Amino acid sequence: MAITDDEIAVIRAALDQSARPLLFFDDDCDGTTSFVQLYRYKKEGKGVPVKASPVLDKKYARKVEEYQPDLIFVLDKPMVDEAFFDAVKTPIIWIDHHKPQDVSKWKNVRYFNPRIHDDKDNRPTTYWANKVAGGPLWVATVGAVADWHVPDYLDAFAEKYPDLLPPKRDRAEDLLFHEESKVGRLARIISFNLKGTVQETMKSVLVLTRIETPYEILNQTTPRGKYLYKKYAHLAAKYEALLHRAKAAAKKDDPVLLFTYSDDSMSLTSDLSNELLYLFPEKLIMIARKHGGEYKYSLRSAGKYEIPPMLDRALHGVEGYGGGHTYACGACVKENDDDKFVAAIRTQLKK
Ligand SMILES: [Mn+2]
Repeated sequence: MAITDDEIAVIRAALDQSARPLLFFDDDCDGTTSFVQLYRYKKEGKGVPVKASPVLDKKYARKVEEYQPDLIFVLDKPMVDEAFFDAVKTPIIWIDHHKPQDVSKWKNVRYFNPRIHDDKDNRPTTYWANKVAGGPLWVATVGAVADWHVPDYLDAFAEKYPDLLPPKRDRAEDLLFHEESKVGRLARIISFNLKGTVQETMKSVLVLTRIETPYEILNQTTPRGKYLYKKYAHLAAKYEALLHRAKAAAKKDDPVLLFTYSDDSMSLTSDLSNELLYLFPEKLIMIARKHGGEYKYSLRSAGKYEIPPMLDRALHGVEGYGGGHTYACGACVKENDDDKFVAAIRTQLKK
């Protein structure tokens, strides 16, 4: 049943009345495009990308103290630490589409999540931000598709930007990974622009708020479009090289595609695992980045394997941790236990 129109109106009214909003957002494409829409609508306020953790924790209360907002948004973060809520007295609007959370303890917090009304409705945050702020349409579309959702406004998008879509457009994975899909390209351009330090991320995000049409980026027709494209292109070279090696690691009769790489600066693991799943939907995808004596895994399956129970068993007696969704998980394993971990996953596939 969605986040209702009444609820959308409540969110919009609060944003209209605010003079100085502070917006925390998840540093993925969905979180970022949610921020871009609300910020462009309001033309005031400050954004803070929340990196490296699904939790908005207490240290972000300092940002509130520094900025002294009259309204706080939390966008696309699955969890907020109780200590953050305890420390912050400003009114908070939290919009998310992950597992619903109970915020009844805090009178200043209003929580909006489509799953409260219908657990199967997990349309992304950017979809609701579009309802609040009314686009830009291309920003709302790229953000939704990046979160594996084909929005009901795709037809409107297709009318305006027919050249940005691939021939097949019913599945999010085709929109994301078909080589002719410019929507997919834009999702990757945004995703790669979010890598790096908070300062680097925020610089790119603010540039993105000033882009008027997607062609500025795709065709590099303005300095700001060029800026975003350049940062993307730099990482894309690295990404393509890794993708090439990972594809070569796929063995015909092996149900697992296992690929590890080392890189001290940048994680491309989640981007890689998603594209490899598109290319090898029959396989269990296991991509890991070796960093600081640990392997950091992304595990993906297209529906053939339910990952969390397998992961729990494989982590038994192993120094490491992990978890996530049914078909997409993350895990972290100490270098010395990696062989044992991989073997325990493989044993379960044989059953
Ligand atoms: Mn999301």
